[in-house]
Amino acid sequence: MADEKKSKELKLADPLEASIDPATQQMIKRAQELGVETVFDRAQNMKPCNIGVQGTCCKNCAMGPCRLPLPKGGIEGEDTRKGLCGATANTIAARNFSRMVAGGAAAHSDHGRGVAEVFLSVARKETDAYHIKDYHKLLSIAPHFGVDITVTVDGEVKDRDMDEIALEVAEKAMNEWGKSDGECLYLQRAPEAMYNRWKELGVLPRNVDREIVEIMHRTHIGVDQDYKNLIKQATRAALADGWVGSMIATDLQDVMFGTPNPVQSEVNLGVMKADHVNLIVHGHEPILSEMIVAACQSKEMIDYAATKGAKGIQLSGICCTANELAQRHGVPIVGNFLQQELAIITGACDAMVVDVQCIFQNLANVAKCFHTKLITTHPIARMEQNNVLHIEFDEHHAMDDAKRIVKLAIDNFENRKSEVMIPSQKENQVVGFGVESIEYNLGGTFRGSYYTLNDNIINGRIRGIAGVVGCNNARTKHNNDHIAVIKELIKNDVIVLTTGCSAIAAGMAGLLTPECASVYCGPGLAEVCETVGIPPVLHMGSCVDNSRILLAATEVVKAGGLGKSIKDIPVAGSAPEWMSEKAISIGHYFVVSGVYTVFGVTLPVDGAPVFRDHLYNELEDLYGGMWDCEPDPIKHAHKMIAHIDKKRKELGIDKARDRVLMDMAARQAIDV
Ligand code: BF8
Repeated sequence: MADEKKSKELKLADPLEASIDPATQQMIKRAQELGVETVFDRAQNMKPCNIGVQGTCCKNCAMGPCRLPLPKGGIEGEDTRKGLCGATANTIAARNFSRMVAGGAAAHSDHGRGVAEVFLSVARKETDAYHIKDYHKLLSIAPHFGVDITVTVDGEVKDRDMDEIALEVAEKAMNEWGKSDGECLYLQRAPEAMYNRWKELGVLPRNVDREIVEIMHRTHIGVDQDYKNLIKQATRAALADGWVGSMIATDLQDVMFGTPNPVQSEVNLGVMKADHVNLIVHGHEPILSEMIVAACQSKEMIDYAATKGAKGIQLSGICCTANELAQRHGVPIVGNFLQQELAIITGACDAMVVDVQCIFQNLANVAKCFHTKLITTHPIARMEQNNVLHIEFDEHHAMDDAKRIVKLAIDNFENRKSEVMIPSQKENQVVGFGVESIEYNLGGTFRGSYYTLNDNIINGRIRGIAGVVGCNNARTKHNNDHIAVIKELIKNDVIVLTTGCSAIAAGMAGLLTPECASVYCGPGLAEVCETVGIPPVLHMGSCVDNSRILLAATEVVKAGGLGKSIKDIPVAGSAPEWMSEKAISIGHYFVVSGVYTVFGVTLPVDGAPVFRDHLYNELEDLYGGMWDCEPDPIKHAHKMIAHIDKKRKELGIDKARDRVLMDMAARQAIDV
């Protein structure tokens, strides 16, 4: 009996093996003492499916699931594996991969659609809660929708009425999800050579929804049975995510809530305060959380909190909602994906508000062990557990909804039952580097431009640019690979642009401060960072804000001297601890935008070596970028550096050279 009981006992995670972050280690231990299960423990007790990991399990019809694991010794001779319908391992892996792109693109783009709908309400003046905060940004994006910002009256060119511009932009933006002909308008923001290549290859997305639906059609049993053709469609959908749905989300959020500028903030579980009401926002869409920021700052709510004995209201965030609020308001970040349960286990979380994406269903089970109110707010993301409250958020009565939520948290402050234990760890960080603020930071109003960056890449002080993004994954040590990859890159003079949970990890490790440059960077990058006063790792926002990285790379191309397309510049991408379908969509739009992109953990392609070769090698000839996977973070970083060096060589900037100041014409005349 004793043995039987023992065999059923769940294994517990070793906190020191589960995370590199002391606050996280402390809270995993605390959870185990309290008998509260977390993702770290569950990862010890459920192994990933070996065939799913290889990408070769097909459950697209009821004759299966058909499972095609790679034979132990690999494939010798002809690969005769097939499912009941005859689908090959390549077809199955490509269908699964394409469906992941569809899932990721749908999540980002539906977020974008939600933002566009709110912006349409603003433009139609149907809501008082939201306004246009950044008219300059509105004017800068309008031409990309084909919206005029001037009118000619009696031969005289005049500024066009701002309300008219907003309405036309909103209508054009909405149209991008479902128009009946043509191609998505934002694609022409890409470097011309890249746009022309997409056109030549026939992968320009027609509208966002269509490309996602078409993946679901093609991957139904008995439709597309050519892995190359499937990946072509995945390319259309991924481009519709990065260059359209996500980019519109970023732009319209900036128009309504402000374009980020570098701002100081704090990060890690230690931002929670024992004597304050702790309200945590978790998820992705800033539509609701922007209102909650305003409600928390209102005198009415602050006074109400005081009546309950609280010293104030501490609002903080988890996951990409956290990045959205941090980059615009400096709201502190509690943690990233794997820390969501831990925030409740502090015993000090009076309410956690969630919207969409990356929310553990187990939060409800953890909340049951504490006094925490868990509140869902989005009609498409509810939870079955009976302790979860649902307050459906609507932009037409946004402030009322936000105040109701804040009041619930305040009322719950008195109900804390278990001992509160908040780790002391928190770090300072500078967040909010958008395309615009990088330009400004590199040269001020006098010489704000990407030339400074290009000059320093050409003269070799900066070896190249890396985008390090994406999730945490309980199959790897929390934050370990993000930090190891980033530190190795900056040590080798590669400047890092970061978003999502990777950005939060970087903040927790103290890498988002200008001061860290002298500690961690190679001499060239350190010199640049110290001269202009920027961190070597630039926080560029949430996961939809990966569109900012695409546009920053486009600005580098436009500034001249580093080629005609993103594929020419010394740049590489990375998602060291990815786990979500969104990461696959992001990875694919980076690849087909010309970026060599390395994922950590595993990629679900190993069971189909021919298909894998298409992603890892053949795509380079088509788009200039290609996939790779490397779980060892140091090797991972060095693969990126090797690619950056290859690009430097192709540009002829691989040798030390005298520093020559060039004007734009001279730069553009450099033959690549
Ligand atoms: O969208 S990085 S774990 S929170 S999916 Fe999720 Fe991954 Fe975090 Fe942001 Ni992006």
